[in-house]
Amino acid sequence: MRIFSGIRASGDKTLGNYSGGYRQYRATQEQGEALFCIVDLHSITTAYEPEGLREATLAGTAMLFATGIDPERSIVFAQSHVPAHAEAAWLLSAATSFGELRRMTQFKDKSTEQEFVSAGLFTYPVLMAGDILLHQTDMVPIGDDQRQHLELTRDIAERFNGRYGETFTVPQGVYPEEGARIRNLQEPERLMSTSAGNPQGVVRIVDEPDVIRKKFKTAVTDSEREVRHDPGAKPGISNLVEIMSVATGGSLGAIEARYGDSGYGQFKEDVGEAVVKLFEPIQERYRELRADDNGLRRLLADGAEKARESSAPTLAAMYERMGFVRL
Ligand code: AQP
Repeated sequence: MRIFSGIRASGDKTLGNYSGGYRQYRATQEQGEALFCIVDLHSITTAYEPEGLREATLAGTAMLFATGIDPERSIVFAQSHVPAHAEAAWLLSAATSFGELRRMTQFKDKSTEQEFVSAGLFTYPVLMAGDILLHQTDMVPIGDDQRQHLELTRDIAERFNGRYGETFTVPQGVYPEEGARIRNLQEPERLMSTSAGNPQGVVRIVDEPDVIRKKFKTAVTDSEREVRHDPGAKPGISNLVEIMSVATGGSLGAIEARYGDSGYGQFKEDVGEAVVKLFEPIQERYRELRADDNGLRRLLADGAEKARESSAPTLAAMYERMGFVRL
């Protein structure tokens, strides 16, 4: 079983990233050979600072290990260290249509937020498809916001296989049962996101404990007082019930049964405390790892070598089948 997932370079990741990303990575790495990629090439598709990217890449690497990725077991690497990823994106762009990319809702949302809409923001789903397909991935642990991109990846793989001969494994997306779509605590109608939405409603993994507590205390709920998971009617409180489940491992039913109609005040406080407990050991490991630049660079170099080996046969097959002269 091959597992692959990518995450944008940043040390500023959120509880949403923890729930749809890191938490699943740690669990799935037990099930086979896993690769986790810091998608630094993706990071340049929206406005950024070069120095900030360097910092974000090392911070993102530290966060992967801090949340439980085992360097002995899994491959962690940066996309830009394995040129096959950029090459695959170009080759796969021949098997991706303009119309498909134009339908991507993330592009529609993000392009309205940018002053300068880069071509890379439009074509990045092809880069993502290449990331996944180059490693003959069976399983992609991701959050719900990436579902459409994963479906596109599957379509591209099938089209390429049909046109040029069987080359890629067609991957399956794996989404968490609870917490696939963590919402902004102040604006429960929108996803909790690293780069958008009311910052008071965005819980970052590196937030100080008191900051986390305050964000939960002031979370938007509704006028009823019943702790019940019903995302359609009660998005705010349902989000908190899911977060409690993610933080403690308890089922939604058990959480509803425990808090029921005892009011929101205590519940919000307890969710905040559960998240503080969840993040404290991660923050400690993160600080240690982040302090050692050379150690992180060594881990990245080791991962890059393994990822180059893993991707080389598929990239060679792509060139061969597409009709390029090989020397
Ligand atoms: N709110 C969320 N709930 C559950 N899962 C989420 N993910 C992101 N937000 C949520 C999942 O985290 C993984 C890594 O995400 P990414 O780094 O590729 O960034 P993203 O999906 O574009 O979301 P971000 O972090 O909010 O970044 P920006 O603001 O730049 O768009 C993915 O598996 C994602 O599904």
